[in-house]
Amino acid sequence: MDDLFDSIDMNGAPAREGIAEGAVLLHGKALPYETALLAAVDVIAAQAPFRRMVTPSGYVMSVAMTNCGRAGWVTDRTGYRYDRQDPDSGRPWPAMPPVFRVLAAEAALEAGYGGFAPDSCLINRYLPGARLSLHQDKDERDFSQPIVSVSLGLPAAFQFGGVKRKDAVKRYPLRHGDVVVWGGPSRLFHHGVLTVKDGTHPLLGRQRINLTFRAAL
Ligand code: MD3
Ligand code: FE
Repeated sequence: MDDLFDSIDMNGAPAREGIAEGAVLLHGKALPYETALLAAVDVIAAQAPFRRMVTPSGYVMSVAMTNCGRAGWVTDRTGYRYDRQDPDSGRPWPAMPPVFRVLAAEAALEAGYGGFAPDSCLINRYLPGARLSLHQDKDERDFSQPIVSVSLGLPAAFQFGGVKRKDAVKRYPLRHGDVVVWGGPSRLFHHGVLTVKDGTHPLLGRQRINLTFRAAL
């Protein structure tokens, strides 16, 4: 409850913090939705289980992933892409739950991006020891649309740099309930997640879940 209170400002809105040009961190924005979000993740994962995908270079990712929405981000030996079907089952990805859409659109609007209508949500699961190396999200069609990310469970040190891979990198803690909207110049910034440390979260146990909402198609 203290966490929730700390993250709410005098007007009842989540504390916002500009962390890069076009990028806004909304502290605790997802907390009112936590139960509904986690229930929805369980329903999605029952239909499209988390799996560790293979990169084009043959590396098995430490982060386990699944998707919902009209398209899902996948990687295999042939490359990265958005696919309307789950390659493991051949079926369409589970539909995007209303609570996902509502939270993503609300957060985007609060950050100054009205009308955000994601058609894809990549769901990342980090067990302690998992990490995501520095990369850009550039498989989407329209970079004028932001990406909205929601962090749940164990905290992580998030790192982001600039448009060039060699640009200086900053570190930021992302905690349970934090929502970040990445638009404008920051949309193509390099970013990654340092190795998640062991710990136990009251709701999620030994894991971190991250949702990233994208207008992909
Ligand atoms: C900055 N996920 O799924 S969320 C990803 O915590 C991804 O699982 C991380 O990077 C995670 O692609 C980081 C924050 C994030 C997401 C997308 C961005 C930051 C971003 C896109 C552009 C710039
Ligand atoms: Fe990314």
